[in-house]
Amino acid sequence: MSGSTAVKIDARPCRQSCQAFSVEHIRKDFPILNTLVRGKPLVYLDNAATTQKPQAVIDAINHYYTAQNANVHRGVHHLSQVATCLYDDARQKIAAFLNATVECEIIFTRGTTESINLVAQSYGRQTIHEGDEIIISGMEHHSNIVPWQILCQQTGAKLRVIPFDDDGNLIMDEFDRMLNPRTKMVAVVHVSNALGTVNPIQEITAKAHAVGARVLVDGAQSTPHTAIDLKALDCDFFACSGHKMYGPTGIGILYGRAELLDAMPPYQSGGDMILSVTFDKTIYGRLPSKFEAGTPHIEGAIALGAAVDYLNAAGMETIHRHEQDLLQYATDAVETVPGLHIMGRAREKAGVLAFTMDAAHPHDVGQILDEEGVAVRAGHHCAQPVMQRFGVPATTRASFGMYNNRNDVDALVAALHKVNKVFA
Ligand code: C6P
Repeated sequence: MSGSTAVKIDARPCRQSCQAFSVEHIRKDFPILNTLVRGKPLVYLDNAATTQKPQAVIDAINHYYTAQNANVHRGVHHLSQVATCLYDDARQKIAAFLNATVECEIIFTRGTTESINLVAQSYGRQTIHEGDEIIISGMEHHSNIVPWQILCQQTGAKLRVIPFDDDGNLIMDEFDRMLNPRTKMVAVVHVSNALGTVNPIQEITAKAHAVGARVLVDGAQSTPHTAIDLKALDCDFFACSGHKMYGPTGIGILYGRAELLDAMPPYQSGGDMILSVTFDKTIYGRLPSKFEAGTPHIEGAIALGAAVDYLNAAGMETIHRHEQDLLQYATDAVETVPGLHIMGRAREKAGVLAFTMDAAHPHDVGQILDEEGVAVRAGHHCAQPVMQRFGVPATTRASFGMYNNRNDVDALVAALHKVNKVFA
């Protein structure tokens, strides 16, 4: 996998392992992993917050500004055409990666947060009215709570919340009881950033559609870890962030069914999203331009395309297997640490290991771990209702990426033993 240029692959995602997966080869592609933190090798276990970038993505950004920079969809000159081709090509790669039906269903946004706000304010304001109901789950990130609360305030709709059990599984019987003809939107997280739970999206979608509701999936934490097949998930909207997929910050995706996006009003307005403008009337552009007002994050989209190439070359099934193996190893290993309590033991989990320790507050745990070069996140993870559900102010969270290995887990566990020693 080493190399300085993006690996070219077929447009369709590689759902099988394309080549033998070697985590040690993968690690060589991520220059930041050579960093020393206070003289100790960096052990990066904060991948749910953001992932590190492979050289191929860094090179794509560098090469864009060195040789390809121009505005897109506006110029007749050579560079503008080059940049436009690359930008449009990135959309095509992402559509294939997510198995969308057509490319124009892929809208570039700033990230998951903006994608969800776009749906709430454009689709939601147009179709959701007083007395309607919106269902979310109790394990949502604030990005999939607050936009719907605002929409409820604006429209008089009611927000309902699917609870989850002590292990972090959604209580599907409660969901069944909540669904009714007034349900207009079900917005759920695919993989919880605070618990690691993988939610049964296909089942949720089928049940929501049966009462005529639309489904939005927050895929921020699933897209980097498992093959996404939008056709199989059958959701109406899907949101994800480039920076969690080994791509740059400030770029993300909203997928929407073409017929829904077509009927929705623009979220923002300005250049590039119109067919014609007079002082009397504006005719909006077609998809996807209608939702991409202004100069977009061109280099971000191109580099996200390079990240998708990179993921495809490693193989999403292979990445998934590797991370599942690591999660199991890590779960068994941290359980040897006295006074440590794992939060989130759902039947199906992704590479998130959140816990509390009797000996110290999560922030102190994070601090000691940092002194050992181990980067984790401590806090409420922008999922305060999850903390409230368990009656804790915060947790410490280790989250895994494709480049993590068992040495990283061993370093984490050694540092956790040190926490107990320091606070004994
Ligand atoms: N979670 C974490 O440390 P943005 O910021 O738009 O790229 O992603 C928001 C978001 C939405 N949904 C889920 C499930 C998420 O995990 C996140 C981001 C990071 O857990 C930063 S708070």
